[in-house]
Amino acid sequence: MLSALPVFLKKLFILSIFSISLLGFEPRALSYNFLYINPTTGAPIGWEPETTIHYYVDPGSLGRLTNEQARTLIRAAMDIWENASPYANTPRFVYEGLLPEDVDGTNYSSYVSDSKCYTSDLSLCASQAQRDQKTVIIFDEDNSILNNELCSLGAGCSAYGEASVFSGTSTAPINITASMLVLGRSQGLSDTKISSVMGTIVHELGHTLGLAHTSINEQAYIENLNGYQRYIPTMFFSFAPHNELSTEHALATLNPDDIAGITTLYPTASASTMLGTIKGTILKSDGTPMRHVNIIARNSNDPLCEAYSFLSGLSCAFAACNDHYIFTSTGAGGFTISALPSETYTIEVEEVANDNLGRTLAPGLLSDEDLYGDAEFWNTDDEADELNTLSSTLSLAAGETKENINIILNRSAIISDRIKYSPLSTFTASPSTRCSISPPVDYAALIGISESNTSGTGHSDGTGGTTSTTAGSGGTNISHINTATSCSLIF
Ligand SMILES: [Ca+2]
Ligand SMILES: [Ca+2]
Ligand SMILES: [Ca+2]
Ligand SMILES: [Zn+2]
Repeated sequence: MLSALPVFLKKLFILSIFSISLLGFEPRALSYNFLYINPTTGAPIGWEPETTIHYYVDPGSLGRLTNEQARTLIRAAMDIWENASPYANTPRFVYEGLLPEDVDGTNYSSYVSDSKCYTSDLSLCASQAQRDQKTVIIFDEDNSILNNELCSLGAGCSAYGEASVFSGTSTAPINITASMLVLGRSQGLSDTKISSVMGTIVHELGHTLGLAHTSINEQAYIENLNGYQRYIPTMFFSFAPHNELSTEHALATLNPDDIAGITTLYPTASASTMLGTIKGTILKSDGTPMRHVNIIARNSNDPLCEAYSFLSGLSCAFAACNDHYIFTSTGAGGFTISALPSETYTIEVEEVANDNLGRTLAPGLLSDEDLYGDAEFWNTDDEADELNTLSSTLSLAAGETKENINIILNRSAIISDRIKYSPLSTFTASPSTRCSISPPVDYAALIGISESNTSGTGHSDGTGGTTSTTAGSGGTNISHINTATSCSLIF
């Protein structure tokens, strides 16, 4: 019953080879982008509109977290997604009670499985929870479930979130009907800050709702720049920039890209009249479609924070998607960025990667020979030979769709001197940016844990690495941190 999804994940597991030496987080599938695509409509797959997600929780504890403390954090993370936007109708999570036994390495097969199944034949589901279409949240006290079932390559991952059952069939899935979230050992360690645990839970819940990874402001991650953490979306593939303490605070708060993603999956009736859409196509220098290009739309008034990304060509057959992302004739090179507020935008492309979608979403971990072409801005009448920095703006009215925002890449071959991204120094955040450095809630205090913001290691993978933090109060204090080997990836 291994549909092609696990095949696809294996590709991402290859990514984790890069990350094993760095971290301890779990390779998870894929700006807002979407984990699952309906092969017939090309639309992203989420839960049924207006549905409620009934979830069951492991009765065990998780390290220093009591069961009640862990459940309180999970509920708070669910509230964040439920309240993401007035234009998002995120499914409501409803607590149905505790599972009948503490789930651990000896009995997990009744509750979690690495394989997906479909309502067309629930008897094929690997676990009883899947056959019952139960959404489960598991505390994996000793990491045995993650290590034995969900994490490839013994990466020692620390959390996992994904859909587990779909309505329909493997070739024609309709909606997510059950999901699972597993929190591993490191989430309960005393040196794992509660804000970090929250960031992980919010991120993994995003996957269970159907969101994939995003890549925005990647220079901050690649070059380990301090001061940009508030501008990194929750669905970024990693804690980034590395090791700055307040990164974790920032991750627990949704960014505009995360909000646009959940709004696109679960729009309210008024979303289409209040929010706008930008559509276009990315072409190679020779005019043929180019897929797997990361496209970013930035609000000119707050370009670091209000940035939205999408991968070109994200239209594919469900099973094939997970292998090679095979595109429909209409999907090649195309992109659609939806749920954009009425603002003025610039458009840019970066990290052009061919044939392996996952790679685009782990910037900085790729060898240059896997990447193609240069970053550039969109300009009116974009051609294959203008300056990469030549940029036009477009104004998007409420409810408007702008089409034919096409970019012809100036260079689209494999090149060693490529321009990876438009430098962050290109952009200046608004003084009144809506990306906050920390959430409005002190989650440690919420569960009765006293935690100082000025001590601790700031990372949760236990791989060592010192943290010299210069976490300041503002987002403009940029500095380098020399701890490049101790980042924490979250997948
Ligand atoms: Ca347990
Ligand atoms: Ca251009
Ligand atoms: Ca061009
Ligand atoms: Zn992830």
